[in-house]
Amino acid sequence: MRKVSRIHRISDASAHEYEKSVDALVSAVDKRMTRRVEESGLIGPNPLSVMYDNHANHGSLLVNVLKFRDFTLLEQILPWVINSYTSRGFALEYFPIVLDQWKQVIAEHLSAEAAGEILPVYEWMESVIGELYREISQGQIRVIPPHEVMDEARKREVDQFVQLLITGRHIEALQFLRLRVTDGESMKEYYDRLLVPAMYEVGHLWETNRITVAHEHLATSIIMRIITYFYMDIVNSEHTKGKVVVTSSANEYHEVGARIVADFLELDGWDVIFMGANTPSRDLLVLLQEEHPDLLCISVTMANNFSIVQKMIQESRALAELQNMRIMLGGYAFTYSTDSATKMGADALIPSAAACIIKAREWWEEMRYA
Ligand code: B12
Repeated sequence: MRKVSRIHRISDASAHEYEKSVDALVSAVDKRMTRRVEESGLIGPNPLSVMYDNHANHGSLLVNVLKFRDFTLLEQILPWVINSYTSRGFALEYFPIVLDQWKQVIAEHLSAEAAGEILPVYEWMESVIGELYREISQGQIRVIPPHEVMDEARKREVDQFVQLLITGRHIEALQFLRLRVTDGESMKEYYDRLLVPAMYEVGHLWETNRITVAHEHLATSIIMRIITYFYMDIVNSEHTKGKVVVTSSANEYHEVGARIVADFLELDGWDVIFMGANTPSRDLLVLLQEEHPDLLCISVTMANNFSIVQKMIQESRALAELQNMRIMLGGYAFTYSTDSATKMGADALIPSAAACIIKAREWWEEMRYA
C-alpha cells in the first residue's frame, strides 16, 4: 500500500484551519450525504445517525492526524473503519462517495493553500480503499485480534471466558478467574493473559458486527465487578511509594485499562487516586493542584482524544506547583501509532499496566533521591 506519509506535508496553518472549520465541514458532509443516501442502499440497514457518527469521527480523527502529522495513525485506522462499517452493511461504494464529498466541502470551506495541502491526503484515502477492502476480505489485514499471538490452549481459555462475559454469566466468569488468581502476582498475570485479551476479543466481535454495544456493556460491567472483587480481596496494600493520579482523558469513555493501571500501582505501594472515565481537563487540573501527585497516568483509547490530552499536558506543565509531576501516557490508541505521543509532552509512553509498574518504580527511585 502506498504510504500517505511519503506523499505529503501539512503546515501548522493548514492543520489549524481544518480544526477550526471541522464542525462546518462535518455538517456540510452530513447534508450532502443525507440527500445522497436516501433510497440508495449505501448505508445498508443502518439509521442515518450511524453515518453521522462516521462523519463526526472522521472529522475529529483527521484533526488529530493533521495536527500531529500522524499518518501512521491514518494508515492503521483506515482498515478498521472499512472493516467495521462494511460489517454493519455499509456498501464499499459509500467510501469513495463520502470522500469525494469531503473533498468538495474542503475545497469550498478552506483557503486554497490549506485545501491544496489537505486534499492529497483524501486522494490517498480514495486510492487505497479498494486494495484495503480486498486485503481485509482475504484475511490479510485484521485489527490485531490477540488470538493470533496465542497458543491454542490460551486461545481456548480466552474464548471460554469471552463466552461467559457476552452471555452475562457473571458468577461463572468470576469463578473462572478465582480458580486462577490467588495473590497479587497471579492477579497481574491473569489480568494480562486473560482479562485484557478477552476484552480485545469482545471489541473484535463488536467490530465485525457479531455482538452489539449492549453485549459490550454487559462484558464491561462483569469485568468491573470482577476487578472490584479482586481489589477488595488482594489489592488493598500499604502505601510505600508516592502519590499518583490515574485517569482516562476527557472525552474518553473507556476506563478498564486505567482501572487496571490504578490497581497494579496500588498493589505496588503507590497512593492511588483513580478518576475513571472522561475526566474534564479543567477539573483534573484543579484536582492536581490540590493533590500534588508525583505521577499522573493518562489512559487514551480513542486517538480522536490526542489533541485534548496534549492541551491538558501543556496546561499542567505551565503550573508552578506541578513542575515535579511526571506524566505517563498509555492505552489502546497507541497500538495504532506511537508517533503522536512524542509530541504530546508526556515523560513516557508505556504499553501495558505491567510495564507501567516498572517505569513508575524507576521514577520513584529517582524522585526519592532527587
Ligand atoms: C468495553 C468497550 C467500550 C465501552 C467502555 C466502557 C467502560 N466503562 O470502559 C463503551 C461501550 C463505552 C465503548 C464505547 C465506544 N467504543 Co469501545 N471498546 C470497548 C472494548 C471492547 C474493551 C475496552 C477495554 O476494556 N479493554 C481492556 C483494557 C484493559 O485494555 P486497554 O485499555 O488497552 O488497557 C491496557 C493497555 O492499553 C494499558 N493501558 C491503558 N491505559 C493506560 C494508561 C497508562 C498510563 C499506561 C501506562 C498503560 C495503560 O494497560 C492495560 C492493561 O495492560 C474495546 C476493545 C479493545 N480493543 O480495547 C472497544 C474499542 C476500544 N471501542 C471502540 C469504539 C469504536 C467505540 C465507540 C466509538 C463505539 C462503540 N463501540 O460504542 C465508543 C466510543 C466512546 C468514547 N468516546 O470513548 C473501538 C475503537 C477502534 C478505533 N478505531 O479506535 C474498539 C477497539 C473496538 C473495536 N475493535 O472496534 N467501548
